[in-house]
Amino acid sequence: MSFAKTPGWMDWYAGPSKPKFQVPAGSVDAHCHVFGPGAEFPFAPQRKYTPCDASKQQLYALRDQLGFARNVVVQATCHGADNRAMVDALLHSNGRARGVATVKRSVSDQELQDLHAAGVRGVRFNFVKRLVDFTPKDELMEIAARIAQLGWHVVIYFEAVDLPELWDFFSALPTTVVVDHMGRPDVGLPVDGAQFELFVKFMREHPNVWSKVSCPERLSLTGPKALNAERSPYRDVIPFARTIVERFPDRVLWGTDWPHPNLKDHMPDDGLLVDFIPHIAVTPELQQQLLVENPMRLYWPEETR
Ligand code: 0GY
Repeated sequence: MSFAKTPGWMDWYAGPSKPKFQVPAGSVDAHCHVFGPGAEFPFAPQRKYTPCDASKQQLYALRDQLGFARNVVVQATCHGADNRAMVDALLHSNGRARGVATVKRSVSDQELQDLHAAGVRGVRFNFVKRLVDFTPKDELMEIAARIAQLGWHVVIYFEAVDLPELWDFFSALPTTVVVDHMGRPDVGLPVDGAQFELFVKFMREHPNVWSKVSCPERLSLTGPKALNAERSPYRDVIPFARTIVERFPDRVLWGTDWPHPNLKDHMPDDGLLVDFIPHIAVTPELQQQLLVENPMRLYWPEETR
């Protein structure tokens, strides 16, 4: 089946630069996706966008180019709850990729077992209204209770303005909870303002909550241009990500977000995204936790015991 991508949708950046920052040995890109290829793994009928293809081979070539050792492949909404493309990527990774799935209440215990055997270690609950239709909270809680028994965690994606309304539901989740992209703060607001303080409080009051300090390209208002003294891209995101890394160094993850769905104005050079890391994790110790120790503990715990 062939799919026409959503008008205005940008293709991912071909030929990314070699980063200047060398990531530590064993680093994990803990947030990335595969899209299709649509001819092999059709996109979901209920999807809100149609991406370009982004295959497992292209993802693993990027991993090698950037100097990473492993990936966590996160199910994207364009594939709905059909996890076949993601699972296929895990099965062709030589054990170097784990996954986060999307499942419905109707998922069978055997299907969950099969996902586990393929390398899935979490489910994603998405609350971003432009990406998904509403799923009743009782359905999500039922799924969370079932996957908790497998030792999996829940990844949540939401916008900062929705945190107050979702707070109680998130607090009741029985697993480790990983927040995508710091809960999408408005980085035009002060880092010590009410909105981001609420997110910091959320992490402080919930020791089971982790955060991905990812997606500066999605959050930034200043963009990739390096204008400040340290010549860092996405400089307006730095104080936000750095705060989370320094306050919660053992509960942070980083990922490229390749192939960067739904970007319409600017597509990042993934090499430049890697060069952003030392601006938010400023010591070798913090970098080691962010890129190696934390993701290994969450996704490959059997190798860290
Ligand atoms: C991301 C962000 C986005 C999309 C998805 O599953 C998805 O479709 O997560 C977005 O559009 O903000 O993390 O990939």
